[in-house]
Amino acid sequence: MQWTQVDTVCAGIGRLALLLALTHSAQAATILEEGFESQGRWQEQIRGKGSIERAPGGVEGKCLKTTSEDCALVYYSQPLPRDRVQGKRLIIRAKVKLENVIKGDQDYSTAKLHVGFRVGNEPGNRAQRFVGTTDWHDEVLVAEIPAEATQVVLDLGIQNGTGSAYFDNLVVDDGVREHTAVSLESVANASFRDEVAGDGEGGFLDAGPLDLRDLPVGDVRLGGVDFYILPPSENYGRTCVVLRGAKRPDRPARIDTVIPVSKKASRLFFLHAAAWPSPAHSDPCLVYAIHYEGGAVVEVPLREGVDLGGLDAPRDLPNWKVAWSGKYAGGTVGLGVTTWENPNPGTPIAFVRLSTPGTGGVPVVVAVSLDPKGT
Ligand SMILES: [Ca+2]
Ligand SMILES: [Ca+2]
Repeated sequence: MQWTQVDTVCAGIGRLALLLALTHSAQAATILEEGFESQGRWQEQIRGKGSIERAPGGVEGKCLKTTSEDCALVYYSQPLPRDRVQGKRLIIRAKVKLENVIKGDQDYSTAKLHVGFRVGNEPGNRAQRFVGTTDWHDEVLVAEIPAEATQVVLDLGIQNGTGSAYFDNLVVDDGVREHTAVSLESVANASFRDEVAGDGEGGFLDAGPLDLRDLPVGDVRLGGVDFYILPPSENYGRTCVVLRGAKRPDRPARIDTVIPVSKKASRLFFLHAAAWPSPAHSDPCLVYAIHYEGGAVVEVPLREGVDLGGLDAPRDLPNWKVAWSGKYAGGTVGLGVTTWENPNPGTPIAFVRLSTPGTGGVPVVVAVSLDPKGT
């Protein structure tokens, strides 16, 4: 079919463009939602030996199953409405499961989420690629579509690799965000995953499966707030901040680098938690120091059990609402959102610094966003 375009270049997304796009203040609009229970407007493209079916065993109901043998191209495709995607930064999310997907002879010969388009006579594309064998997990493709792009087509499947890729719960939205994410790249000091508890190696809390390995990353909306959670691929695996607490005295009490902001905000949103908190502990557990342009500083001290809930026992608190939770072998792990009303919305915030007395629960900071409305 004419809209198939071969994925030949890496679609790197510049951080600057990403942050600029996050400064829109309207609500994201959903362009396409698909559970693969019926054929709908999708079209099948098979070049070579392969198959496409809507199979039972999806995350919900049926799912899309694409199978490629002998490095066939197997795509399930649908044009996206040009007037809704031109000049947008699309966020394409899906649940994906893989069975023995092996790369073909090119770097791009993999299973993928793929968007192809034309600019004049030139083909262009954006893709998120995956290989191997995995259970259901989240995949996301961030696709910046040029303003002059035509024939914009979404493809799911395998391009010239072999194996089976399953897709379910697909959502395409136009990437417009209500809240502005602040990058934690400069302060992140821990990963989301630890393999063995208490061995002094690995990441996160060194607490084995009590970690955030299942947390969605990238652009997410959690607790009604748009956040950006660093993917492990973007920052040498450092995706979050873990500070000192009674059970982790070796962690830093203060991060010397700062979180750059350089924006006005009516509110700040913190996505965070404390591991092993003690509600009886009266010292603050975590302090956000808000440094304004001009030099003024406002400290925001947060107490465990009031403003900061338990990573290992997430329950709503007066000033901390559970925004994400997941199961692990030992119970439930979760993060919550604390909303802070900025008393100086007319003054740009220069940066934010993190510290803790280090005597109570172990602070974990995963994302910070701001509300540009009312400034
Ligand atoms: Ca389904
Ligand atoms: Ca470990």
